[in-house]
This record gives sequence, C-alpha cells and structure tokens, in this order.
Amino acid sequence: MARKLTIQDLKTNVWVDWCPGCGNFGILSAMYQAFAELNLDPQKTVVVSGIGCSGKIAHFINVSGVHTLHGRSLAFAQGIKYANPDLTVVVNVGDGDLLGIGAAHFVALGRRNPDIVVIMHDNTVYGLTKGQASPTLRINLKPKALPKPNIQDAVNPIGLAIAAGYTFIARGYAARVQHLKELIKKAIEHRGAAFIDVLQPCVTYDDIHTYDYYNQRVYDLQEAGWDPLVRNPEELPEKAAQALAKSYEGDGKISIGIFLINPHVSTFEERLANRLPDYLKAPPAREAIEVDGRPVIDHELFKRIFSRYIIEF
Ligand SMILES: Cc1ncc(C[n+]2csc(CCOP(=O)(O)OP(=O)(O)O)c2C)c(N)n1
Ligand code: SF4
Repeated sequence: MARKLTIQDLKTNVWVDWCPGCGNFGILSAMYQAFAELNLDPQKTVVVSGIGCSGKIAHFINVSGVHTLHGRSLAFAQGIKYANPDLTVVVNVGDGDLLGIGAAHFVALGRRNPDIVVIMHDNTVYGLTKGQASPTLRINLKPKALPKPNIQDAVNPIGLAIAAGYTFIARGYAARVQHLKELIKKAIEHRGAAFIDVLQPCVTYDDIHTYDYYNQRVYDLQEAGWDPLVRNPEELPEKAAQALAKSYEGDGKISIGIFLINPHVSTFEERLANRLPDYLKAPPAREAIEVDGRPVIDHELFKRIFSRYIIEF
C-alpha cells in the first residue's frame, strides 16, 4: 500500500450502537490505532467476529470482515487463514461466545498455533442477551441481571490459553487504550496463535466489574518486572507455571500485560507446508476451482448469486 493508513481510513459509516460508556469503545479505538500504526493493508486484513455486542465490531472497521456464528468464529478464522496464509486475521469475540459454546475451538486453535490473533471481550456477562452469567463470572457474584448469585465456577482464560498451547498470551484493559494498542500490535507481529483477554466493563448489565473496580486493581506485569519470553524450549514448563500463578493472583490485584511469549513452536501453516510441499506457493485461495478445465464460478456469477449480501461502503 503506497499511502500510510490512517484511523480515518479505518472507520466505516456504520453507526456504532454500543451503550454509551461501554468498554467496547476502548477496544475499537485500540484496534484502529494498532492497525494504522502497523500500516496494515486493508485488502489483506480480516476481522472475524462472533455474535453478541462484541461481534458488531467487524462492521466498524474498514478492512475485510466476517460477522460469524455463536461459538464458531475461530473455525471461520482458521478456514480463512489456511486458505490464504498471506492474510492478517484478527478475531474479536465475546467471553460467552468463546469460552461457552466455543471452548472446544479455543483449545483446538491453541494446539495448532496458526498465525491468528484472538481478542476476547471479557465483560463477565452475555451482553447482547441482557446480562446472563458468562464463563468468566466468578462464583457467588450477582451482577444486576441475575436473580440469584452465580453458582458456577469461573474459567481462568489465561490458564486455559497456557494449557491449550497459545504462544502469545496477554491481558489488556479497555480503559488503558495505549497499553491495549501495544498488546494488539505485538500480538499481530507475533508468529503464531496469540490470545488477548481484554477486561471490558459492560456498563449496562455488570454493576460489579466497573471502571472503578478495575482502576483500583489493575497493575502492569511488565512494569512489575515480569519477563514473559521463553528463551529456549526447555524453559517452557517453568515459565508457563509462573505465568499461570500470575493469572491466579488474588489480594485485589489484577495483572495486565504479557504473560507468556513462546517463539519455539511451528505454526500450523508451516506444518501444512511440510505435509503439502506446494501449500505456500499455491494455497487453496489461489487455486483455480475448475471442472473440465472451466471455472465453476466466475466473478459475474458470484455477483449474481451473492449481490444482495454484499455491502458497499
Ligand atoms: C446458537 C445461538 N445461540 C444463542 C444465540 C443468542 N445470542 C446472541 S448474543 C449472545 C450472547 C453473547 O455473549 P458474549 O459472547 O459474552 O458477547 P457480548 O454480547 O457480551 O459481547 C447469545 C447467547 C445465538 N446468536 N446463537
Ligand atoms: S450491553 Fe454491555 S456489552 Fe453490550 S453494548 Fe451495552 S454496555 Fe456494551
């Protein structure tokens, strides 16, 4: 791309209809800034989102985007990346979507280590469906939409990501936009599966995890001296155990920053290339799909079939 990408280029004219004050605004802002500073080519960048309030973000960023199904955003993202490994693929997904119905896909993506970034909007509730408990809500808490306190234990997203094999694992906070922007940039630049758990106040349905609540508790792991880098493969068990311990910290402290970076794992695209020698030269997205030497679909036919689903900005 010849011209430097600006935030203005990245905005669409779709009305951002989140509740005023929602933490999603901070995440959107960090995404704009990260994409602009990395000067990503919008033609080669895809934002994949799940359902829920968080899922709307794909409509607000002027790159390619797919607003997918409950629990299946990572399956779409992997299909896109494996078909066309040149693309930068960033997933934005709710905590209910990713760690409820989508939990198996979350684990599978970590095991494969594709070069994909997963950003989880962690608001402890199912926002769009009016505040039911999500898998990150701790036991005995009662945000205002619950008639009685939660009787399920919470998942530890950072711990699950470590166990699943993600090779870049971080936590951000929607109100620390500059910090979050840096995390997103580093996650995109990382080679392999990156996961960012973003603390995102839902001002409408979660009256416990408010901005005040987080402002009093968050501290920066890197400012506190934590070095997340695994310097050689033998170091991983020890480093992962220490990162896990940090993700369980109590005493009213919540760590943000990078927990773990493990650069010693092959990506799934590299594993595919070892198995299929032509994969990187001619990935599926560049293969002609033909029957008897003739394409099964051309541009005109595609437009005739799908034109009513194509939104031109
Ligand atoms: C298969 C299926 N079941 C249920 C729904 C209804 N649904 C829409 S949004 C949503 C909650 C999303 O919560 P979360 O992923 O935490 O995202 P948030 O709205 O908090 O950003 C649900 C259950 C759906 N869209 N599809
Ligand atoms: S319901 Fe919550 S998560 Fe959804 S837009 Fe409103 S404040 Fe944000």
